[in-house]
Amino acid sequence: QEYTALKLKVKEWPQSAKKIVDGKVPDGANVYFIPATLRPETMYGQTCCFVGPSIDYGVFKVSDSDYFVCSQRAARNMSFQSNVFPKWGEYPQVASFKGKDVIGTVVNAPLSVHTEGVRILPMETVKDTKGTAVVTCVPSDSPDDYATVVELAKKADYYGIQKEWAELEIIPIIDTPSYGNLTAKKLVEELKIQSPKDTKKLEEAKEKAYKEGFYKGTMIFGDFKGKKVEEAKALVRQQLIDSGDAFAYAEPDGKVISRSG
Ligand code: ZZB
Repeated sequence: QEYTALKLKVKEWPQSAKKIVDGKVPDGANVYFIPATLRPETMYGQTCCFVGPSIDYGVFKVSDSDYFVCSQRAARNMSFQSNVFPKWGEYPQVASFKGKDVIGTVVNAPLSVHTEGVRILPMETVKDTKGTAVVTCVPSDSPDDYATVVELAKKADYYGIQKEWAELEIIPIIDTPSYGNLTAKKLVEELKIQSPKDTKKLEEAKEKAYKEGFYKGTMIFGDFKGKKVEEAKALVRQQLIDSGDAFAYAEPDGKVISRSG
């Protein structure tokens, strides 16, 4: 699985998270949350970034000035690729925390229209076993993300967040013949998905959104406006990589992981 790993730079830690990095990351160093995405062409529409509240995360030193936040499993995988850590197989961990400890952190999401920054928010359905366990949220085109931001806004107190953190504007990025220009919203409504826990229906919605978006979608936002998604996907990805805002992250399959221990 070839992902695009995006670098969301921390702009502001909440009080509760300061003790995680204090004394462990040098003052002035950059800390990035690293979501793994299959849809780089949708990054204009990022409205927040999800972590699993009970998942364990690490802060890993990439250079004197740069630190990455992701699961330990992902950092290990990255250490066996040539483009991330300086030494093969080494992924120095300087701190650890649970997702719930960093809710409310403000990060800069590359290409997002929300240039003021977006918040780190909880998503119960994040899997520790896939990607980096950090998931950037694009509610226009990802049904899981749409269902989650609706839920978070509805029950903000329960989730310990401010309602407006989950209510950043959802902008149309891709137009499709079957679902219009807010594919995820349309599918969530059409399939009568009530909550992020409707996993079966969400799986179906995701399949439909992927197919329609990729084969029939046209960009209606950004530098590649007017181009088919099929073509724009690689162009946006390359642009993010060239600007230093992203890197390629290949997920080895399960067998490879267990064979190498
Ligand atoms: C932004 C985005 C925008 C995504 C979109 C999807 C869509 P897949 O298809 O199952 O392989 N993701 C990544 N890691 C995790 C994780 N650990 N737990 C839960 N979700 C995760 O999954 C790849 C997609 O699932 C990724 O691409 C990420 O969300 C999420 F418009 O990034 B995506 C129709 C989907 N649209």
